[in-house]
Amino acid sequence: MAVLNIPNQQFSTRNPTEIQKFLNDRGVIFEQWEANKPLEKTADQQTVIDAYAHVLFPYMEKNGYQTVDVININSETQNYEAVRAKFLSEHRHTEDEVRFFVDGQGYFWFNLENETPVFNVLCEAGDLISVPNGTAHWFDAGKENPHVKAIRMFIDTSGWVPHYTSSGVDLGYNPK
Ligand code: KMT
Ligand code: NI
Repeated sequence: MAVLNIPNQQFSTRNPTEIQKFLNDRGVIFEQWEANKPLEKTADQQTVIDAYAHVLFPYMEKNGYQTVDVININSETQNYEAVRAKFLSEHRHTEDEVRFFVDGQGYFWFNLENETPVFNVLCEAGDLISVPNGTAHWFDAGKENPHVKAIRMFIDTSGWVPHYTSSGVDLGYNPK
C-alpha cells in the first residue's frame, strides 16, 4: 500500500482513497491490484511475468501495450550505484510509464512543473502507477538495502528510453 509525501508541505498520507484522488486529479493513473504471488528474491523476468500473466495480458491488450519486462533490484544486484543513478536523475519519456509493483518498494518522484509542489509516492506491492507521457519524474529504490520488483509495460518496442532534463530539481530532494 502506497504512501504519498509532499516534502515542501510536510504532508504525508497512507489513505488509499486520498492518494488515488490526488494522483488521478493530476492525470496519474493509480490502482491497487492483487500482488500476493510468492517470488524468490532473484526470480527471473519470465517467472515474474508468468506469475501475473492473468492480470497483465488483459490490461496490455486493452491499453495497447506491446512489451513487458521486469526490474528486480535486491542485495544481489551488480553495480547498484549505476542502476540507481540512471533512474535517480530527473527525466521524461515519450510514452506513459506504467509500473506494477509486485514486491519490495521504491519512491516515484514527480515534478509536474505547475502549482503542485514536487511530491513522491512510495510504491509497494500491489500498486500500479502510470506516469503520464512527458511528465518530469525520477525513481529511487533507496541508497541502502534496495529491494523492489516491478513489472514494466511499454507501447514502444524499444523499451525504456529516458530523456534527462538536467533541471537539477531532483538534487534538492535526493539523499545522496
Ligand atoms: C523509470 O523510468 O523511472 C523507471 O523505469 C523506474 C524503475 S521501475 C520501478
Ligand atoms: Ni522514467
